[in-house]
Amino acid sequence: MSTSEATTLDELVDTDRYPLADLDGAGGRSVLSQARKGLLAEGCTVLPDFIRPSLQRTLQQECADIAPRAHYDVATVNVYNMAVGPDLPEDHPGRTAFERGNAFVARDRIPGGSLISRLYSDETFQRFIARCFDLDELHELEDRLSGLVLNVVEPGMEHPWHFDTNEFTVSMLTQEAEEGGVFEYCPNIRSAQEENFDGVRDVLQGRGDARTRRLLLRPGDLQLFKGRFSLHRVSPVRGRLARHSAIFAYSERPGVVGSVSRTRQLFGRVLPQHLQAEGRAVRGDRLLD
Ligand SMILES: O=C(O)CCC(=O)C(=O)O
Ligand SMILES: [Fe+2]
Repeated sequence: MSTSEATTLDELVDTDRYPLADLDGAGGRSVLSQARKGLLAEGCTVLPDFIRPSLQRTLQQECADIAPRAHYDVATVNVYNMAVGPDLPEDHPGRTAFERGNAFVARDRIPGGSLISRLYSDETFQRFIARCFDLDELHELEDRLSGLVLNVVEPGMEHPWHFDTNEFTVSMLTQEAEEGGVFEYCPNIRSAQEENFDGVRDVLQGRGDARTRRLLLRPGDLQLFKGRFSLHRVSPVRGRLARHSAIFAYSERPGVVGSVSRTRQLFGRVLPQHLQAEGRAVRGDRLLD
C-alpha cells in the first residue's frame, strides 16, 4: 500500500495479532496481560509489528517527509532540567551537562491524515492504551503542539539521559538509524519517594551498565513506557540516516497544556493557549522534573 488515504484501523494495525476492538476475548486478554506484565516489572513493553508490514514503508516515508519541519535548538540540559546554582552540591547528578540534540516536529505541523495522526486520535487505540496502563481514562493532550510529535535525532546527535514529566509515554519508531540511536533505559531507578542520586550518578558517569536495558526497535513497533521513574536516552546516532520516532502523549486528566517555558524550549514558540494556561499546572509528585 502506498497511500494512507481511507485506511481503517484494521488495515493500519495488525489486529489479528493485536485485537484492539475485542480486548475481552482470549486474544485481547493475552495481549493485555503480556503488556501489563512488562510495564509492571520493567516499566516498558514493546508490541512488535504493531503497524502491518504492508504500511511500514508509508509510515517511514510520511514521517521522513515532515522531519524537515522539526525545530532545532541544541540545548545544554541536565537529567532534571533544573537550574544549576552555586548551592547545588558538587556531586549532584544535576551538575552533569549534556547536549540535547534531538528536534521535535510539533503536532500542528503533522498532517491530520497521516498514519501517526490517525492512530493518535483513534478511540479504539486510546482505549487499548488505557487498558494496558490500567487507567480508567485517558485523554489527548489539549496542547496543540506537544500532543503528538515526531522526534528527530540527526547523525552525530543524541537525546541524552532524562526523566519524563509524563507518567507514561507511547511511542513508535518510524525510521531506524544505520548505527547507534538505541533506546536505553534503567527501569525504576527512582520512585516517587526516592530520587536515588547515587544510582543516577553512576549511570551518567558510565557505571550503569548492569542496570541498563537496550531495546531493539523496528519501524512500526509500538512502545509503551513509564518514563517518570526510569532514566532513559536515545544513544548517539551514527551513519547517514536520522532516527525518527512518533511520540503519542496522553494524560489521565483532560485539558493538559504544557508550560510556556518548556514549550518554548521544545518548539521555539508558544500559542495563546499556553499563555492562558500558565499558572494552572498541577503536579502529582515533588520529584525534580
Ligand atoms: O524518541 C524516543 O524513542 C524517546 C523519546 C523520549 O524519551 C522523550 O521524548 O521523552
Ligand atoms: Fe523521554
